[in-house]
Amino acid sequence: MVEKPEDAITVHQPESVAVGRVAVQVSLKRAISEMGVARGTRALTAMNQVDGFDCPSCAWPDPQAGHRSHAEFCENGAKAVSWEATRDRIGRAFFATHSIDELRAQSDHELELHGRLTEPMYLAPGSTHYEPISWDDALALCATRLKAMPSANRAAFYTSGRASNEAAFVFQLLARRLGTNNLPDCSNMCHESSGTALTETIGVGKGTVNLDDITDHADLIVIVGQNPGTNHPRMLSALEAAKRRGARIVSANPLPEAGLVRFKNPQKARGLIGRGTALTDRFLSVRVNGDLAMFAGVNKVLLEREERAPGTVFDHAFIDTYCDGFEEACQGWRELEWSAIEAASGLSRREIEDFAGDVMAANSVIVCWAMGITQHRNAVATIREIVNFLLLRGNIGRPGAGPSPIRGHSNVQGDRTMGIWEKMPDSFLDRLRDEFGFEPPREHGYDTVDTIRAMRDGRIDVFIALGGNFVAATPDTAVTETAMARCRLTVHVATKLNRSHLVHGEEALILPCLGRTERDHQASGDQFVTVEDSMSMVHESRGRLEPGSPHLRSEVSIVTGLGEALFGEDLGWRAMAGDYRVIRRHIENVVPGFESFEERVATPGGFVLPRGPHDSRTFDTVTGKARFTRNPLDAIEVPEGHLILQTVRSHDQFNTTVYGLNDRYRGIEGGRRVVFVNESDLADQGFHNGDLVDLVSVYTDGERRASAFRAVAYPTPRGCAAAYFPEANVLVPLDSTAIGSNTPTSKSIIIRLERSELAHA
Ligand SMILES: Nc1nc2c(c(=O)[nH]1)N[C@H]1C(S)=C(S)[C@@H](COP(=O)(O)OP(=O)(O)OC[C@H]3O[C@@H](n4cnc5c(=O)[nH]c(N)nc54)[C@H](O)[C@@H]3O)O[C@H]1N2
Ligand SMILES: Nc1nc2c(c(=O)[nH]1)N[C@H]1C(S)=C(S)[C@@H](COP(=O)(O)OP(=O)(O)OC[C@H]3O[C@@H](n4cnc5c(=O)[nH]c(N)nc54)[C@H](O)[C@@H]3O)O[C@H]1N2
Ligand code: SF4
Ligand SMILES: [Mo]
Repeated sequence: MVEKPEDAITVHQPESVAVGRVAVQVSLKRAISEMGVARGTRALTAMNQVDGFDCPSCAWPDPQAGHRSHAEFCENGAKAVSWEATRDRIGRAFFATHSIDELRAQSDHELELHGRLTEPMYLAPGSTHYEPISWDDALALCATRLKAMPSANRAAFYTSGRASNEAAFVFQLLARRLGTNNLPDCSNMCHESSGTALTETIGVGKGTVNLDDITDHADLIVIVGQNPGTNHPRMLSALEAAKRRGARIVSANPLPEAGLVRFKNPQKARGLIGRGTALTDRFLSVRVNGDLAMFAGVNKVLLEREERAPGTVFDHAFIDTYCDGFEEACQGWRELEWSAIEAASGLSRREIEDFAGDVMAANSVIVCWAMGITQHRNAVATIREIVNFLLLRGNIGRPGAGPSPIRGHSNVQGDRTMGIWEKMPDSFLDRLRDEFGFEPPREHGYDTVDTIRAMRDGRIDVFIALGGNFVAATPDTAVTETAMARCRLTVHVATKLNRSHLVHGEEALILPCLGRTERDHQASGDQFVTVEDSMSMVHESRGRLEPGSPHLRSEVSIVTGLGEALFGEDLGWRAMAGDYRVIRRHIENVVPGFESFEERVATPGGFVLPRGPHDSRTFDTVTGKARFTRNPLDAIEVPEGHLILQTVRSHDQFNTTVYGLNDRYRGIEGGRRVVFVNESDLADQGFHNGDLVDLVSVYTDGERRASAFRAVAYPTPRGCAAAYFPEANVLVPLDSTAIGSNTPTSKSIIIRLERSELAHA
């Protein structure tokens, strides 16, 4: 990748209000320039409508059918659709003129700007250019390489969270039919810590609240480690609704994100002209990685107040009936020292006590979180502590209360429900066996980090990705790129060209697929697919636009086509491809909660999956109770002169897809190689605002460097820093992962700043 300073970067004051008129202008401008007026209008009016397609961007839920507006999308949803439905195309002529080396020199932004992929492409061993290949030959080649492996465990099947339920189901079926559970996915880098902690403590690895719990019921909404203004923009409308009926919002974040502060609703006249709604009532400028200490501190305060006035703070009826581990957890809070809490959280005892005051005044509390919580070494412990916090006052399984991890990709939660996981439970595998009549492998497979290790060590022959951008999204870029190149064959099912197609195995295939927005025509007629949002609603998604090229195939058709090339007609692959209802019937028989799938998904808006804690306060844990846990602080030791770096998304990207070089809310224009640092830290280390610096990460196995970042003085707590991913991924050590979930610690990398060589050049 190109590493160069971007002299075009300008830095403005960060904004204190999100959305409003500019957002509307940006989305319309982008839509028309990419898609044209007719295609753009057709796309945007079908988005998030009951008979249209699901927004391909984030997993935020839609309002109930009948309560949707005609423009049920946000600026970033519009960008995602414009990106997919662009009129730009690349085919054989493009690949004939551009060598792999030439394309590798381009930035992620430039690569995807070329447009939609249009036909299957093949890279022969030793070749410098991709060449066209027929679908039959491509699938046959893939099958030949898979069959040549000495063991099925020498293949890995990666899924990115945009894949539909139907595509994900057939993908895991293919891997397991072949005989491996090597099903790494983007969730391993995302909410894996949430799934791990919630499964252990409440018996279900998902959130337990619905959209109306936020809009209509919660008294207090706590938002930690999440930047909704950029990453889940319509969440701001839900928060605005909550505020208007009197709910309080507490946010904890090392960055004062615009969307947390104030919101102008673009769908309401008052949002276009007024000052907008103030969202956060209490903002806690927590230190990066300080949330475990913060929640433990609040729990300690609640315990102290309960002990002072027994029966006034805790919900003893709930705790006695539904929970275990309570006494042990209390002992942990009693032993905690305030000095340790303050040091780790960066918050004063007073701030934490005030937060506890908000909690005591609220009958019902929801906690929302995202990557600011899950991507730390202590992430699982932090989420267990969030569960403790909720359990103490019975804030689960009643209106307006509960844990709410806000998911990333639009169907990442659904993919997991469909069996995309390297360690699905035996109960799932038993049903898969009964449905299809083969014995699935039981040995756990590789997750994302273990897949990279296996590639690095020469233990993977074939890597197949259903979407995503593996080498750019994963940690330790240099290590991952070398690892990927050791594969015999790398295969990418994709809509646009990205870095992972250029950091290839000995041979490589790019298999271009339909996107969410496009009509999917199969033997039995036009198909729809289904997705599950962050709040467990399952609903239809039906593409409306003409496909970007006549040669594109649907993800389902590509995966089942490979199934047929490998195994003939044994599991009815062709029937599944021809009519997705056949797949949904299999899902109904294999996945719990999908009874009468076809009928229920036909109801406008879809149906909600059962979640024991929400529905009936049942907790499917090892003890059958909700579990209090004891979570020692485990704060990161930062050596003198070093900072903890977190990596974030700008307002102009979707993960590794870089739409543009601006980050409007944070005041950055024209470039992405910036590092946000507290002004006093810059001064202490002899730097000035605007200096060109290298970021050097230090870990037990050595140092890693990312060159030429512009230092930006920013209101983040002392000792903290932030930069954008994927540029900063070179700094994340492969072996630095969350305890219990193996998620890369992309939000806590220890770095120091050095003056950049390029500064003198
Ligand atoms: N437009 C757009 N939408 C997206 C995405 C996108 O890239 N672009 N990505 C999608 C995906 S896959 C995901 S997972 C989600 C991600 O959604 P987010 O989690 O909101 O994404 P990040 O940019 O990683 O932001 C993390 C936030 O946590 C804060 N943070 C960092 N460290 C800490 C900490 O230690 N404690 C606390 N309290 N806060 C911390 C950061 O300052 C930042 O505000 O968004 C989804 N939606
Ligand atoms: N440092 C750091 N690293 C991170 C994170 C972080 O916060 N910091 N966040 C992590 C998180 S939360 C996640 S989820 C991962 C994301 O990891 P991935 O899911 O692997 O990456 P994406 O950037 O979402 O994938 C983008 C690519 O998907 C393809 N694509 C888009 N739409 C479709 C489609 O409809 N079908 C198919 N088949 N392909 C499509 C396009 O070719 C596009 O280039 O990154 C992780 N990496
Ligand atoms: S909030 Fe998320 S799902 Fe909704 S329109 Fe915006 S990007 Fe799409
Ligand atoms: Mo994610």
